[in-house]
Amino acid sequence: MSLPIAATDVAVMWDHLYWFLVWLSVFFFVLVVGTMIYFVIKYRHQKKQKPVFITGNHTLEVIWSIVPLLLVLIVFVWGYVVYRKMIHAPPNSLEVRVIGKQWLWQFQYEDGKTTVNELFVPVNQPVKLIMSSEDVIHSFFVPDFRVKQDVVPGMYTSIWFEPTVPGRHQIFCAEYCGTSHSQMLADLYVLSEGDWAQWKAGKKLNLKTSRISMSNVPSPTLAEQGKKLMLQKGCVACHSDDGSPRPGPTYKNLFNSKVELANGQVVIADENYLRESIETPQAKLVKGFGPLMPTFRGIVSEEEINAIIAYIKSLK
Ligand code: HEC
Ligand SMILES: [Cu+2]
Repeated sequence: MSLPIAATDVAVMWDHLYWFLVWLSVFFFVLVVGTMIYFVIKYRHQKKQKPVFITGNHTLEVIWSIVPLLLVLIVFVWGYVVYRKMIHAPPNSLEVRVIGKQWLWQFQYEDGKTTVNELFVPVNQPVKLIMSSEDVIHSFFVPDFRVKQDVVPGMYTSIWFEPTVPGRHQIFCAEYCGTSHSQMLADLYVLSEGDWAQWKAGKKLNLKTSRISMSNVPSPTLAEQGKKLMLQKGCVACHSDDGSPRPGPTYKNLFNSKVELANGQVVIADENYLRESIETPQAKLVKGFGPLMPTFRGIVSEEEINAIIAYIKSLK
């Protein structure tokens, strides 16, 4: 009867709720089945005995209604409180992009590094994963953190965690995604402060199990990669990053701003909106602009969309 180690504070909170539910169930199981067995023996059929006819008992009925009601309300509120904490990433979270594909996990870091099947994060710091899929639905699951989230093609989903236990933690794909689904495994390394500094500097880490050997060559950051892509893909012909007018809206201060659409709706320019604007530009037409923008679905890859959005985010 043991769970994987709980390597975040939220995981510890989930475990408390979990064990409360388990012991509550054990208590009622023993109470109900024990009483049943006792009654079966005590009131078994005996000759010449007439049972008493009982029609109702108000006290008993009130108790067996109110007590379970209170218990389920406790479970609801408790679950809601932990769920809220699990869902809302702190604003200072470190962001890592995750791409699921048949059958591996790819990670893109803000500083431009990319890793496959190995995710590196610092200890005691909130980390937010912005996840998408290149093909089918996958599910990103870290049992030690008690977090699991579907990774879906054509949109971003997200989870966050603040690891408290340095070392290696297992990542699974938890959604059947084809032949090698069971092989879609990755390692999550929670690095101590010293190791994290090494990793950021591009130095080789002294991890027995890791296959990564870092180079010292500084790579462009994810946002810089995005800026370069805008040039290569011709986005700059229609979009400026400094507010100057072009055929399309400027990227300056776009991220998380309110965008007025041609149909009068107002939407927030979050990651999913930006992604849709690139893949299906006419789905939400910006007010004051014509349907000029061609679709870039299939023309920019999952990695490239992540870099482009990171660049737009950096223009705040
Ligand atoms: C031919 C001109 C043109 C090109 C090339 C173009 N766009 Fe656009 N884009 C537009 C126009 C016009 C709009 C506003 C109308 C709309 O929403 O489709 C727009 C809207 C957008 C929006 C939403 C902006 C907002 O303010 O809400 C994003 C994001 C965007 N484009 C990204 C890109 C990216 C990334 C590329 C290159 C891969 C690109 N565009 C290439 C013309 C263009
Ligand atoms: Cu998968």
